[in-house]
Amino acid sequence: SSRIAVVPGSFDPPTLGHLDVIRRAASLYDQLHVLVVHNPGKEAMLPIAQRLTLLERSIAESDIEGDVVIAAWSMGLLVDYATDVGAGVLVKGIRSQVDVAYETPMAIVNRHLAHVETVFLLPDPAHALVSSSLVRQVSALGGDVSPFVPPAVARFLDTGAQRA
Ligand code: COD
Repeated sequence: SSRIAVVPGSFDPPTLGHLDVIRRAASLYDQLHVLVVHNPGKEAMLPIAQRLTLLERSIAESDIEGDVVIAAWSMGLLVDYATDVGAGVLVKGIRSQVDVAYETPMAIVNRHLAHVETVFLLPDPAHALVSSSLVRQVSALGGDVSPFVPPAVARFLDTGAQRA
């Protein structure tokens, strides 16, 4: 049977850290669902539709190969999406012990809810300190985000389109 995994996140906006995790996951699974999840605990910068467009462009312009589906999810449990598409695995990126502490209870709950396992991947250390919240701050203050995000995201943020 084919191995299908979901890479969930806020992707507000997508960063080079996200792309690093997606690239590694794409090499491990037959099909990947990159899922933009509405996180009610975070104040958003970009609408979901914009994040989907930026993810699509960023992945299309990258060296990431394979069967990568990009989708959004705002209704109900993340594991319901995974079950719907036949995925038995969630892939999360780990930047630090903070991520481990945040992700561990969710991974245990998701295993109980739907027998979905969580796989943790370590990024290239060059990208390990990049976060969407850092990019949002730099962008809001008018700084150059291009070292931290895919070119498609840098082009979008540099035009100031997101503040229009
Ligand atoms: N290096 C490596 N990994 C990275 C980096 C980086 N530089 N930056 C981000 N990542 C990883 C994150 O650790 C995460 O795994 C993923 O990329 C996405 O990151 P974000 O910041 O875009 O997304 P988050 O952290 O806001 O995650 C949102 C989720 C909705 C995925 C999360 O909150 C979640 O899993 N919620 C579960 C919803 C649910 O079903 N709840 C009920 C059961 S618990």
